[in-house]
Amino acid sequence: MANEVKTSTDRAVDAASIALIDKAGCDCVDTCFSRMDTQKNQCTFGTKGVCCKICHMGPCRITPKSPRGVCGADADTIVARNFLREVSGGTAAHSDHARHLVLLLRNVAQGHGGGYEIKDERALRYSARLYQIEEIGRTKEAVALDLANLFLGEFTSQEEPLKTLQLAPTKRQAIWEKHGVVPFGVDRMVVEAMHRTTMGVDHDYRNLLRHAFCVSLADGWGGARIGTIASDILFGTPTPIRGAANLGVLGEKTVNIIVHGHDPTLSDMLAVMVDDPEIKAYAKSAGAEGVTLAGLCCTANEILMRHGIPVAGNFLQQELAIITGAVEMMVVDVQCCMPSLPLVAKSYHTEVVSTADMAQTTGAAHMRFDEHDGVGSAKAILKRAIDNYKNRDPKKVLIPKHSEQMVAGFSVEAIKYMLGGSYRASFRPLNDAIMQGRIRGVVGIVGCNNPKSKSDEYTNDLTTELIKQNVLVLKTGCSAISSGKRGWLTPETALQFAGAGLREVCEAVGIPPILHMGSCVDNSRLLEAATEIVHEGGLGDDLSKVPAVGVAPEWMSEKAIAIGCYFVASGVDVILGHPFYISGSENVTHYLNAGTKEDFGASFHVCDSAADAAARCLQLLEEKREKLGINRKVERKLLDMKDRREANV
Ligand code: SF4
Ligand code: MSK
Repeated sequence: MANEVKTSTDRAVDAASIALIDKAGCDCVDTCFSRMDTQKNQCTFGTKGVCCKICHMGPCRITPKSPRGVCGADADTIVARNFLREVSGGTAAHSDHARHLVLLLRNVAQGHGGGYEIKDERALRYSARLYQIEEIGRTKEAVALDLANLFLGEFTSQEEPLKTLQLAPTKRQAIWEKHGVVPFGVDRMVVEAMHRTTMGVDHDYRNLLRHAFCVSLADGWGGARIGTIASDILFGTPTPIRGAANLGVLGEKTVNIIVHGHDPTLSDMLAVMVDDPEIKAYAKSAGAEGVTLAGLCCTANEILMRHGIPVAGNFLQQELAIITGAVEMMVVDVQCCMPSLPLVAKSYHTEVVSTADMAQTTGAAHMRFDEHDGVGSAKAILKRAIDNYKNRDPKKVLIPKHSEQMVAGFSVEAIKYMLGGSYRASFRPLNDAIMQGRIRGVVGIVGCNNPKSKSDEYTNDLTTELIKQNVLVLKTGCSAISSGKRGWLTPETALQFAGAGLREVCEAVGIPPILHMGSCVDNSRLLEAATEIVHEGGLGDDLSKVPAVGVAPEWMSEKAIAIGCYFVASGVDVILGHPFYISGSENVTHYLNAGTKEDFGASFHVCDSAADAAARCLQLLEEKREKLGINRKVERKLLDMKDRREANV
C-alpha cells in the first residue's frame, strides 16, 4: 500500500482539495499528502505502542525475543503508559485553552477586558446558578468574578473533586465514584499522569488506564466544559446562523486572511474589527475591494457559530489554502497548525503569523496577541495583512469555485429552543421521537482528517448512511466542516436523504438532520445534550442507557483520544475509524475494547469502513432501544371465531 502511487482523487473527496493538491504538484510544493508518502512504512513499534523512551536506559522495544525493557517493563506497562500520556496531552490542550478563556473572563470582570465584554449575561447567570453562585441582585461583573475564580479552582484543586462533574447525571457520578476515576483539579491530574508514567512508578496497566479515564473526565467534565461555558459567556451562546464552507469562500479581489487553530479570543476580535470603518478604508486604499476573513479548523467553527464568518476548510486543507496563492496572511494560534505552513508559504506571498507566545513556528512572523489590548492587536494584524495584498502574484492564484452554504450554531440552548420554542424549550420532542422510533437514536461524529485515508470520505459516507437510517447526527470539529463542504448542513439539502421518520421530525421543528454543534472543545455540548435527554425522562436514568454513540472516523490528534475516553467513561460507546497504538498489549486492547463495558457501560470499537461503522452504530442503538423496552412491536394476532364472538365483531 505504502508504495502505491496516489493521485489527488485518492487523497480527498472535495473538488477544491483535489484541484489544489494537483496545483501543489505543479508548483513543486510539499504537503502532508506527499510527506505521508515519504514516510513510507511507519514504525511498527510505534504503531503497536511498544516503544518506550521514558528513561535513558532505553529506548526499549518489545518483541517476542525481548519481551521486557531494560528495567523489566512489559508490553502492558509500556502500552498503558504511552496511552495515558496521550490522553494527558489531549486533556492538557483542551484545558489550557479553557484556562486562557477563564483568565480573560476574570479580567473582564475586573474591568480590564481590553475590548472584550460579557456578551451573554443570560448564559453567565444560568452558569452561576449551576454552580450555586448567588446571582440575583448582583452585577454581572461580580457574578463573573466569582464564576471565574471558581473555574480557576477547578484547575488547581488538590483534594476536592471537580465541581463541574456535578453537571452529570447523579447515577453516572456514582459510577465514577465506584471505579475510582473521580478527578481532582485538572492540573493535578495531568501532573500526576506525568509522574505515574515516569520511570519506576506505576506499572499496573489497569491502574494506569484507570488514571487515563480519570484524566479524560477532567477534560470532558472539566476543562472542555469550562471552555465552552466561558466562551459562551464572553462571545455569546451560539444560535443557528448561516455561513459557507470550502476554499471558494476566498475573494479574488479582497484581502484574504485566514485564522487557524482553536482559541476564539483573537479570532473573535478579528471578526469584529474586520468590519471597522478604518480597516475597510485601509483595504480600499491598498486597492482591494475589502477584507475576507475566513477560518480553518476549530477557530473557524468558533467564529462561524457566532459571526457567520466563512470556513475555508478543515485540517487537511491548511496547506492547500496557502497554495491558492490568494491568502495574504494566515494567523495561527494554538493546536492543529502544521509546522510546515511557513515552508509552504515560501512559494507564495502568504505571511504566516503566530500570535501565542507558547505556539511559535520557525519561519513564521510573531505578532504577540495582547488580550489587554484586543482591539489594537487585531487592527495591527489586519493592517499588516492588507499591506501584503500588493505582493499577490495573479499568475500563482487558483481559487477553486467550490463552496457550499451551511447552517451552524446548534448549542444545546438553541436545540432546546428549536424543539420547544421559548416558552416550552426542552428536549421532550426529541425524547418522544426516539421513544416512538421515528428517530432511532443520536450519533455524534467528531474529529479530524488524517492523510492516512481519503479526506472526508469515511465521515461523509457514514453520515449519509446514518441519516438514511433515521439517526440524528451531531457534529463538531473538522467532521462538521466535512458536512459543510459537502453542502449537507442546511435543512434543504440533507433532508432529502434522511429517512422518513427523521425527516418528519426535522421538518416539524425546522432543524437539519445533521447539527453542527461547534469546535472540538464543544464536544462537551454533546455530553450536555445527552444529559438533557436523561433529565427529560423516558430514555433511562443514565447516559449509558440513552441510544447514543460517538464516532471518530478520521481522527489524528491526542485530543481525540481524550475525547474518546471521556465519552466511554460517560457511558457512551465510541467507534474509531482506525485503532489506538495499543495492539502490542492484548490486555490493554481487551480492557479498552471490552473491559470498560463492565466498568462504565461502554467501550471502544474499531471499524475500518464507513459501512461497518454504520452497521455497528445501528446495532449499538438497537441494543439500547431493546434494553429500554422502546422497540415494542404490536403483535398481530389472527382472530378465530371464538375471539370474534368475544370481541363482538
Ligand atoms: Fe526501557 Fe524501562 Fe527505560 Fe522504558 S522505562 S526506556 S522500558 S528501561
Ligand atoms: S481542529 S483536533 S484537526 S477536529 Fe479541532 Fe480538527 Fe481534529 Fe484539530
